[in-house]
Amino acid sequence: MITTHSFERLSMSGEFVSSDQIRSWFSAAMSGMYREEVPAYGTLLDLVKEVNEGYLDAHAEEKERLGQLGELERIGDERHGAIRLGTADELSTIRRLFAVMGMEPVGYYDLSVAGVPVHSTAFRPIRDESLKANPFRVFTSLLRLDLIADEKLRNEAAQILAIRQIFTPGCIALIEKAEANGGLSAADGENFVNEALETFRWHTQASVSASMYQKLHDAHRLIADVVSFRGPHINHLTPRTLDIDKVQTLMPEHGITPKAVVEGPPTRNVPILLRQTSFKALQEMVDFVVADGKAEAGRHTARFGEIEQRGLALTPKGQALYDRLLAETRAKVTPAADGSNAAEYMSTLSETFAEFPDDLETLRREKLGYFRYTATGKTDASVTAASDLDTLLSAGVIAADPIVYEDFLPVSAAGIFQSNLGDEAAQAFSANPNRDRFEADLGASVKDLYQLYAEIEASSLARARAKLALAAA
Ligand code: OOG
Ligand code: NI
Repeated sequence: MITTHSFERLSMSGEFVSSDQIRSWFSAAMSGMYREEVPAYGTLLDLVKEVNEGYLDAHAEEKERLGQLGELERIGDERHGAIRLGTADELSTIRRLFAVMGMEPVGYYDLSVAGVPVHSTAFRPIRDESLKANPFRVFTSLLRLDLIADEKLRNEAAQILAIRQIFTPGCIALIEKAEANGGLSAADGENFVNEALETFRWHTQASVSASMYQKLHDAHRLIADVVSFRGPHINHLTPRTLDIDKVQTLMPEHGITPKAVVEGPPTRNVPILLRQTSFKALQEMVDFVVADGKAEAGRHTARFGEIEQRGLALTPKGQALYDRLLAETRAKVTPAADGSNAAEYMSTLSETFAEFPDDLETLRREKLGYFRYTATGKTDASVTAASDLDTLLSAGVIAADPIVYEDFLPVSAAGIFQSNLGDEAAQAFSANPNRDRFEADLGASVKDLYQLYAEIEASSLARARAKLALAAA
């Protein structure tokens, strides 16, 4: 699990551990904690491992390619998790916490459209080498109390949230130390991971009474989940699978109930964006506070497990095509939470997406996706480093490989939220994005994901051309 990477900076006090290393420690620690807290998650991990191994045995070429990329030994590692925060202060402090691990806010997702009163970002590594070292990211949502209609309840919820402290004093001190010195020593880094872990831990003891919980729950289940506890428990972790359709089919045999449909694009030759599915959140025992200080037992449903399979990152043009085809699909068949029209939805999705080019060359030529360019080492006297890209590609001196999508999809995220908030009809809020407010609360602006992919593409091409020029000189 632990990989070695160059130190980012040297200080007077000695060497700093890399933020990539801290992130790797953190994701491993989260995995261990969650597996202990949610046994069904361990079952999912075992199933994913079995399916991945079977897939690799049957696909020797793919196995070799992944081996060359150094991805085989980390194939089962978690790729993301998710939390839901209650206040602006929590959001800005979590930004500083994730920064210590080299994770920055990328993208703005408005989920109010889908009846979920939150808006979100993903904290993730942004540099190529860091993504490779450990891609772990955290989908982070902030509750939007402004979307609660009942003013009295809104104020009560705000008061409950205002007095909780979700970070340990040790965690805050180490964040400040990392900010002041520009990094942490290995010993401090390990301490930091232990302290940070506390923020994500599950609390059986709720911080509200059963009646308050009920009021919050009646306003929206998600509000109860955020407001009733001492901290933003990690609500799922997500390993990577090489065959998501297979895991989806096998889940029931392993005693876990999958959500009705796989979110995202259909099965294709060239995978695009992100496909994901989850098992439904479990009912867990919690103790509520009562007026005389004694606990009252109850149940809460929040925590689940998810799997993901990623493909080509799309350009704005490709994303617009994806959005249109998905909307067309959903206008024909809206997936029912009970799974009754799942097969019909999946086949309509495939039919509708027939319009989306499904070979790498067309996707590249039509500028639907982002590609990484490398010099192949082959030389050809009829071209120069300055020849146009298509010429270089057809001469075989430059190769194009898909850049993997590292972000999330709002419609899919809403589907994941919904399936874990119970199957009652989704509540309607009107579309109400408020990115300015989110960024003000975050204390920073979120990075533009298209810009990040475009930069990776452009710099890979510049490097490939420079290599060709050097070879010709
Ligand atoms: C987050 C749901 C979104 C994903 O993978 O799209 C998500 C949540 O339920 O808090 O994790
Ligand atoms: Ni997720």
